[in-house]
Amino acid sequence: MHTFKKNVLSPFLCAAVSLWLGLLFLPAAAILAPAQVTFRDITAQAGIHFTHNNGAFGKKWLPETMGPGCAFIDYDNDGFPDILLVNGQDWPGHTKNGATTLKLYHNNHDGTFTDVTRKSGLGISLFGLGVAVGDYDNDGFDDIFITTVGQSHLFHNNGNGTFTDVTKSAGLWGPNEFSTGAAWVDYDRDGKLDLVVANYVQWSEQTDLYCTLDGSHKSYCTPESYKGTSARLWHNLGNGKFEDATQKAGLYDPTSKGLGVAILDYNNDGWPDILTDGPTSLSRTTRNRISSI
Ligand SMILES: [Ca+2]
Ligand SMILES: [Ca+2]
Ligand SMILES: [Ca+2]
Repeated sequence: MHTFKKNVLSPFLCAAVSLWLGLLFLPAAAILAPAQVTFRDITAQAGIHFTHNNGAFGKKWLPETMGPGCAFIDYDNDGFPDILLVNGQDWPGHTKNGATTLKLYHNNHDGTFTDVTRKSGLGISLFGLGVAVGDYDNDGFDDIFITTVGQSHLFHNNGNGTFTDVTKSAGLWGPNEFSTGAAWVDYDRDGKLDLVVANYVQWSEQTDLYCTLDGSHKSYCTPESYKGTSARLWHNLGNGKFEDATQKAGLYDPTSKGLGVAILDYNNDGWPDILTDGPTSLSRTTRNRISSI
């Protein structure tokens, strides 16, 4: 049986009675009013200056309709989250905004950030759309995967404030797709993060279609106009390399028009499942069946 000494119990009783009396005499409106949470835009004050370049120059190419991704990543493990902003670029032959790159901002611990893009090695121009942060090689430093229109890129965190593009050596070079979202997941629970990449539709500058709303001016086509592209699953082999496990894992679906990926264990069997979603189809959940093999 639990007992309280008198000198311990008294303060609790006093606090409880005070709280009860306080509530009793509070105006009803004060009790019922929801907590007021407000936000103030401190972007410039924090030292972040970023403008997204979607490359638009008048031809209304489909990827221009996409917003870019961003991520918090504590790339230097100092306990303060840093900020990575994904950017697009001018289309080849249609220079308009000049060179635009990914941006990495270091958290200065005082509400401000410093642009460390150049010295981090991430000052790279690509038509980026999404980002997934994960420590694929288990060295304690989070790495970065950037989805793009074209060749997506994997950047290894060197642990000294710099990153190295390891796309080729990791075996991820090759697919030239309209990649949108991505997520790291250890789908086979071998302790190594694997990578899921959502792909949108089959689009290129050469296969761009003409759509119009008013019959005389070009407009952006809706995704129904284009064929889909399967998502990809990259299995982490553990030596800095990945293999394409899309077919083997039963994820191949060329009708997919994916814009995002989410990882969940929807049936609570302890195995992570994959949810992909797009604008023209219902959400598609791929059940992880490894547990029942
Ligand atoms: Ca940090
Ligand atoms: Ca790492
Ligand atoms: Ca794995």
